[in-house]
Amino acid sequence: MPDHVEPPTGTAPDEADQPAHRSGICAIVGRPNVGKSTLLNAILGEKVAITTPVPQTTRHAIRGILTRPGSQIVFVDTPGVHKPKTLLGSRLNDVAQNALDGVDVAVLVTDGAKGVGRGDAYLAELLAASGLPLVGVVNKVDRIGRNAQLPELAALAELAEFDEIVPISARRGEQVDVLVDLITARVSEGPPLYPPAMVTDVDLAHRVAELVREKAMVAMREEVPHSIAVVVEEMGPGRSDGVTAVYATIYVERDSQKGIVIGRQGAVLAQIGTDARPEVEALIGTKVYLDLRVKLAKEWQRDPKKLTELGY
Ligand SMILES: Nc1nc2c(ncn2[C@@H]2O[C@H](COP(=O)(O)OP(=O)(O)O)[C@@H](O)[C@H]2O)c(=O)[nH]1
Ligand SMILES: [Mg+2]
Repeated sequence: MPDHVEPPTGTAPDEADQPAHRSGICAIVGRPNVGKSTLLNAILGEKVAITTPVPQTTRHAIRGILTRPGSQIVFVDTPGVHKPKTLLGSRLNDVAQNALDGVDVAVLVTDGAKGVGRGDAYLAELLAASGLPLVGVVNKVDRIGRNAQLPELAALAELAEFDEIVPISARRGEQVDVLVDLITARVSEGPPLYPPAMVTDVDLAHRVAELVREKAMVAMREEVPHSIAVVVEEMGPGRSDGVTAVYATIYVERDSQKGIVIGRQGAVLAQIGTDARPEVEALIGTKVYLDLRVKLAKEWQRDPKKLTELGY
């Protein structure tokens, strides 16, 4: 639990005209791959959630905290809700549904380039039933012309009683500030929920593991990305001054996948390390020695014990 920040006790006379501090929790909901994690990062101006072109990249409900003068909004990025095929899949759906508990506002993100569809309708219904204030988002408008936006906005409006609907490009950061203002207007007066300097509730080792997982997923083809889990085993001062040593294991589900992740003469694994290192260094704030190895965790997605061991 975060330390609670004490609410201001009295109001000084010259502050009486200042609007009260607002705070609340906003769930970011949507089908897989519509850009929820990209939106969270755009809102925070920092990468706290990994994003890839592969659907179902996000596996935890990640909290991102935006503290601005006079307000603090806690955004919850959720795994996209989908039809589960594995135990991992159904756990992810549970995570997404539980993420609505205790929330003050919900944002339904849709993919304007793909078009509003049945999956969005299902989620809109679920959110409407929750009775939460609801903001609709048509994302990826950088991929469609201005004229094509209007039908998408209209199609989304059909799905539920939205308080507001906004077209945005999470990737380009367009209209993200407008969206944040609309959300802020929908939370109540209250003190900050987290210390103002805190950007996410995800700990450093997990964030490092996620950066490695992102690069590993992107390096894979076919079904392999979903078979990958990453655990940081150890992180501490390296042998040389000012270097942090990070030891991480990339787990795969099938023996045949080990060779794919390692690559010919280790080329793929080396590439994953090369891709991940700069981002890990930026996150930790030191030079990093990144030691990656690959291990088999047979059928981990279907094994309750292994799922738990791997943090799901
Ligand atoms: N063109 C475009 N692509 C986007 C935008 N937002 C997200 N994407 C891409 O869509 C894919 C899925 O994004 P992600 O944030 O992981 O989706 P999530 O599954 O909903 O969290 C990634 O390849 C993103 O780069 C956007 O505004 N425009
Ligand atoms: Mg995501």
